[in-house]
Amino acid sequence: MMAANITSEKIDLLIYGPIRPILENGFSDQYVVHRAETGDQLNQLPADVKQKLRGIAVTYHTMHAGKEELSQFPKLEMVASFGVGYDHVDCAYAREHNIVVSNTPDVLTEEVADVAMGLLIATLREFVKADKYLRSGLWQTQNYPLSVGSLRDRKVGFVGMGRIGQAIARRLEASRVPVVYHSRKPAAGVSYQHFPDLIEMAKAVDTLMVIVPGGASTAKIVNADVLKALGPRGVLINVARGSVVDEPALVAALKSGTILAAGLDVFANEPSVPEELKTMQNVVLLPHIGSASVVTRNAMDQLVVDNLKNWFAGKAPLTPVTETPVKGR
Ligand code: NAP
Ligand code: 8YV
Repeated sequence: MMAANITSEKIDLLIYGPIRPILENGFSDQYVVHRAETGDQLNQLPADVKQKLRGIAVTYHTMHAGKEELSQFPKLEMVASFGVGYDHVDCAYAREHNIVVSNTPDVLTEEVADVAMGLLIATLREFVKADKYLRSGLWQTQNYPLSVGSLRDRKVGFVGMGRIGQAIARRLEASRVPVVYHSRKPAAGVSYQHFPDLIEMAKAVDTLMVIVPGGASTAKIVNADVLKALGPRGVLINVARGSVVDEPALVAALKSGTILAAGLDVFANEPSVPEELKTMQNVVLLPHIGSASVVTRNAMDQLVVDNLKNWFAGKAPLTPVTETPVKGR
């Protein structure tokens, strides 16, 4: 990406998606901040605003920033996306049009790893069912039955071993649980066994921890064959993107006993969740809360603001994505 001219002119920005205080209050009066909380509102922005807009903060992963949206802004220089995953931003279009894209890695890594570990244990040791059991008064008559699942006799196969995968793996190592992983190439500095083939890994483990980016290259890679290879003791934890798992195949595998249980923080069509999953006793369902604490979401919002401010101060954004490398700053 080329360096943009720095002038004393006001810089027009758009907050696209939910507006939060750090975003709202983060920009000085050198900036003019416009708002579009939905795709329709973005389409309906006045023509003169579209003409002068130079930066967009995309503030939630369900806000699509594809060619249709981005091509409405001829002077667009930067898209600062909230979240480490940016499969909702068309980076190929951005690169072609000299638009730099940033995301918010690192500041959420440990938070998401905590949730993944909690979801795994809650799924194996049936926390949600046990809580309901107590509240319903059943403990007065009988102790809660022993859980079939346990972390003690498991081997966890990671689908993805990047920043968050490694943070989850550290937690499992501390819990004395063996770890292996699948990714396209071996991860630098990681000593766990690497499986180039996902089905081969699924055969070798009883638990899958899915933590890869969404998008075309990972779409439905966890399919019926992978679930079959995982087997009847199998547990699937997905904290990545719903698109990575073939959801109907997962529902069928849970119903038929092809696998034992699942813990899901993400779904194919959020916030819609298949009704069948909601009726199952062997699943734990979370509403995409991996990074959703006040402290971590504030850090993510601040990084969105700082990325934009750096760019418009003539510097490189703090965390540009690899698809749109920054040159000349
Ligand atoms: P990262 O550091 O970029 O790691 C991504 C990992 O996935 C790498 O090991 C990468 O290895 C692997 N990978 C990428 N494409 C692959 C493919 N086609 N097949 C197999 N492996 C592939 O990313 P991160 O920071 O750990 O975040 C991972 C993802 O977690 C995000 O993109 C986001 O979608 C999701 N996430 C969810 C939540 C939540 O709230 N639930 C929160 C944060 C993040 P190779 O490149 O060698 O294949
Ligand atoms: C957020 C996430 O929930 O960072 C990601 O990729 O999925 C989560 O941290 C999401 O980005 C909110 O839009």
